[in-house]
Amino acid sequence: MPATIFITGASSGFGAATARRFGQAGWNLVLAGRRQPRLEALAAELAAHCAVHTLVLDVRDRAAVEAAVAALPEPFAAVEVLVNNAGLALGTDPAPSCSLDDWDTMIDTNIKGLVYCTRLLLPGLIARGRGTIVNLGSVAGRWPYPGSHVYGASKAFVKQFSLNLRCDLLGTGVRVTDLEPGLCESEFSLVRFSGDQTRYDALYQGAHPIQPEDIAETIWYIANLPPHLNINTLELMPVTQAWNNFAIHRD
Ligand code: NDP
Ligand code: 8X3
Repeated sequence: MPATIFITGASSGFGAATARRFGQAGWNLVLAGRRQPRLEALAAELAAHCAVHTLVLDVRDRAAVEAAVAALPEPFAAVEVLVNNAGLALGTDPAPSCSLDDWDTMIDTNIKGLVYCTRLLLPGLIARGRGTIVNLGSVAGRWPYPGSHVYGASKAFVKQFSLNLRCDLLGTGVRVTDLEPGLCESEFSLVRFSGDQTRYDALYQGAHPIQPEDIAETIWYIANLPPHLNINTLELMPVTQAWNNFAIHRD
């Protein structure tokens, strides 16, 4: 029977590209997200290659995640790879002018949603004695920058949660990786910039950012390593991205 991968945030960007990468290789797919038409279109596109179970799911809704995991149909119940990818950044304004609602949304999605999916799928992974969890962290969880505040802090949570999970999963055969991409081109920035296409275009112009297919290939690599190997953290940037000076305020 083909192995099963459970991908949150499969309706666009990294999640959709990862679905294509694994689906074209014949894996069973569980594709979760809020936008049903997107998930159905992806399922139809991949139908010739693999079996697909779509889940219209808001990962912030703990009861809904519990129900969805409990009701996974038989061919999809033995999840071997969990990709905790659903997430978002909202805005780049400095902290004092941010909306607390936006902060709630980022915390609820990037932290709580990820924790719910992980905790609820862990028993099966452990019972089968193998499996891989890939958590989408970010360079923003490691390096500070203006306007990152809660988004970056949520990804720092993802990093530390991933490492801490490794401690508790020692001896189970279950692997955990915190994958930390830098500048990538996806709807992520349209969401962050409230749909401002001009700002989106300016960000990527001439920058040769990472593409969702690059992330999918990296997840494929992580998940298909020999079972005695665990990549703890993997930070990935386009060659065009690096760091800059510390900021100094002067009187
Ligand atoms: P996209 O905006 O293209 O995709 C985000 C996905 O998350 C969508 O499929 C969206 O689906 C889903 N999602 C958002 N909120 C929820 C929710 N409450 N419940 C379920 N699904 C949800 O962005 P990316 O593919 O670029 O980002 C994926 C992950 O990678 C995120 O965690 C992001 O923080 C991280 N990342 C992105 C980088 C980038 O530069 N793009 C760099 C580093 C990390 P739907 O709206 O249908 O629910
Ligand atoms: C997304 C990367 O640099 O926009 O996590 O925060 S960044």
